[in-house]
Amino acid sequence: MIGKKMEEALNAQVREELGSAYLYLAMGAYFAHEGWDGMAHWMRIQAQEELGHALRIFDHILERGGEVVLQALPAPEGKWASPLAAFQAAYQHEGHITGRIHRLVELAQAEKDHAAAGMLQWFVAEQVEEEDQALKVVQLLERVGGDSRGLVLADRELGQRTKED
Ligand code: OFO
Repeated sequence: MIGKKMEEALNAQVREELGSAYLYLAMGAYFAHEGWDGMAHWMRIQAQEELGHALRIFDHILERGGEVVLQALPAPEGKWASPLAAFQAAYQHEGHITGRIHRLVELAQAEKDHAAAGMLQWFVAEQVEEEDQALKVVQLLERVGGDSRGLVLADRELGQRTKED
């Protein structure tokens, strides 16, 4: 049986993960509108991953006899100054999520909730990957700079992303 404190904190994280999906969908829509189909595809896959993250926590709460309470999501931003600015915002967002996951681990330890702590270890490793993926795109786009041919090639490369990436 999950404790009340942990249940509330994990419900808040379900909202955060759904908020990440919402943000990346907004970025995908922005890229598609601007004609960057490869980047739009990258973001759509990312949004699907985030939904998977939300469901992992959702299922954990239910499996432990807890109650899932879905919460309202704020509207994400819809426009960015450039592809680089959007990916920089994604990278920053992942840093924010990493901080939240680490605080959840600390709460699980304080509550002696070994089941939640075990489940959250998956997220600790996942966040290393999430930050790395976003940072690699930021670095790629920084190298490309204002070179439109380079941007077209980068868009093509990001369009190759598969679900397993
Ligand atoms: Fe759920 O990892 Fe990104 O936000």
